[in-house]
Amino acid sequence: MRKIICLAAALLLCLFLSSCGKEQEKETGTASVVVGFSQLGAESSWRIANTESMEKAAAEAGFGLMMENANQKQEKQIDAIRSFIAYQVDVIVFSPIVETGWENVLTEAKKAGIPVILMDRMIESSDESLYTSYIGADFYSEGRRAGEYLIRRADADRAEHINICEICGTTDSTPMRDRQKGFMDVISGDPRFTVIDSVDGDFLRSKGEECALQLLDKYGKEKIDVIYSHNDSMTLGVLDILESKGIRPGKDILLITVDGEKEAVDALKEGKINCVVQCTPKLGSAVMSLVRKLTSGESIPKVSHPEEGVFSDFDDLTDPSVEGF
Ligand code: GYE
Repeated sequence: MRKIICLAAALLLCLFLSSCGKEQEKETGTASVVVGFSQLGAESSWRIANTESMEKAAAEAGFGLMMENANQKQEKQIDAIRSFIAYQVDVIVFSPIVETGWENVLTEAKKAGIPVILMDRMIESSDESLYTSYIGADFYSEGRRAGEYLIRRADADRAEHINICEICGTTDSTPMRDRQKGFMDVISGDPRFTVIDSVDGDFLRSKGEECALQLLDKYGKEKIDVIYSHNDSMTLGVLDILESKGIRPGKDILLITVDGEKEAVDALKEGKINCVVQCTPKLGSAVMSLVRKLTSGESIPKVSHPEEGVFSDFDDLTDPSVEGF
């Protein structure tokens, strides 16, 4: 009889201890965190690598990930955020396709007490309390790096005058605005440079092709010295068109690009692209570490940027560190 009582007491103790363990897991947020993630689309290799990075990091962290892909439509992102609020996720992460138009839905998230992390792109709002943190590239510095490369190239080639065509990313998105501004701030004081045209390529390879055709039609290959595109997908589209017309990319027309995907870095090594400004899509583990801190009650920085650099034809391109994602 005594044995039975002892066994029952031990069992009760075990049950009590294991339920304490569960409580603790909940409190520290290690097992029961759900992240609502609104990805903006699948427009480029950058975006696809970014989605993969988020999925992998959430799985490694043991977090639940509710992901919605908006296929480049702002309304779809707004719907996704509303569904995350209805589901009462622990944290909302989203990559805003454009900078404006988020106030209403983010106010709803704020009222519901759900913290929002902006990943990759920023919003334009005077109310900074609408998001807890922004994590993503410093696009302005990326634009500056593109401009600094061009100055160095013009110096090395003793160029007297350089005509530039710019192919822009999605209108009003943060990388479009800041990559343009950073680039212009660096080159605009230098009389050697003229931006003869600036067209919208929406970060898409197919649009990069269309833009290249239009620009060649309008100006002819002799008048265009440099094409600066805001991402690799558009640059690779340009490259295909140039080659199909017997124009040598990287030689007859210089190409400057941003991102650093494998195909672009390989083209740089082949001399078909002149400069690749890096922008990493691998933000997943840094995002999940912010989520972990937030759900454990720790404070997190308002803004964080990953470290990035630049590869160009001035570098030793046989160095193994020169590689794409
Ligand atoms: O450069 C481009 C993508 O927001 C940094 O979006 C991102 C940009 C990236 O489509 O390839």
